[in-house]
Amino acid sequence: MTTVESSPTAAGSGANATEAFRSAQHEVTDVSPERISAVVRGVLQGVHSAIREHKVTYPEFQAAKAWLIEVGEGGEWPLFLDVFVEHVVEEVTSEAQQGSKGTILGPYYLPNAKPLAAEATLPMRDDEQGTPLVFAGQVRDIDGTPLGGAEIDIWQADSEGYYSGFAPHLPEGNLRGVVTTDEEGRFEIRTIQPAPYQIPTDGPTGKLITAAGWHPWRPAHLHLIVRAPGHRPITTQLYFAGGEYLESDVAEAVKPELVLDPQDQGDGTLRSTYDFELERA
Ligand code: MBD
Ligand code: FE
Repeated sequence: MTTVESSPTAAGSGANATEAFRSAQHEVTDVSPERISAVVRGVLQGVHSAIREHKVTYPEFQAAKAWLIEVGEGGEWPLFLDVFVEHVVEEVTSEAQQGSKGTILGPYYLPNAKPLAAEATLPMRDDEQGTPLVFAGQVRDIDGTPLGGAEIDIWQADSEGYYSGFAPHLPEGNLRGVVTTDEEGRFEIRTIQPAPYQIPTDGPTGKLITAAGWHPWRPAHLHLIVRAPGHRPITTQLYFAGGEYLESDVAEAVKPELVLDPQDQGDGTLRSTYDFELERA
């Protein structure tokens, strides 16, 4: 995958997110005509009822069509759908699940990040900005058994809110890694405090948000997928107590169980612990 611009643009990150999505292995399942009919009918009924309720005009209908075309051309379907729709898919999926809370994946996961030992520093630039952050904990089964050899696949924005792989000025693999837990299931990851993430304002998703008078921000967060053999992987995010936009995440992906409260260690380094509990697959 290549970044297509020399400074971050909506079109550049959109193209990369669309390419990342296409490259991922998405399960193809057989879906019955009955289910397709029921779900698509429900979606269309929602659209029809909004049109009736708000007496949508022809110019508005044509503007919507032009906007939808732009979302596709700008590669922003992963961004738009993960920001405005994924949280509800995650909500219905997690209803029957046990173990630590999950939340949405988002558009900026990349597979095959650098493998790292249980005590590790995420790959970062020599002059990486941002407050040093140590994130440590343990992975266990829900019965309390420590899970050695579990993987913490972690990725995050930098102190300016950009993700490597989706912003051309960042080195490949920056602030991404796959940490393996020790025999006691423990890990300790050194990184930096990420900044809040702003939906690019120069693309169609950002233009819609501006036109509607909404704000384009997600609170600062770490992304994680925690995996262990024989267990259901957890896709989650962790946020920071007192951070901006915690109560108004544009992607509605914050849950109270996912908020860290890192403490200053007296040397300008923040430290937080968080344990993960996985249910058997
Ligand atoms: C992000 O960083 C993110 O995590 C989500 C869910 C959507 C857009 C950008
Ligand atoms: Fe994110």
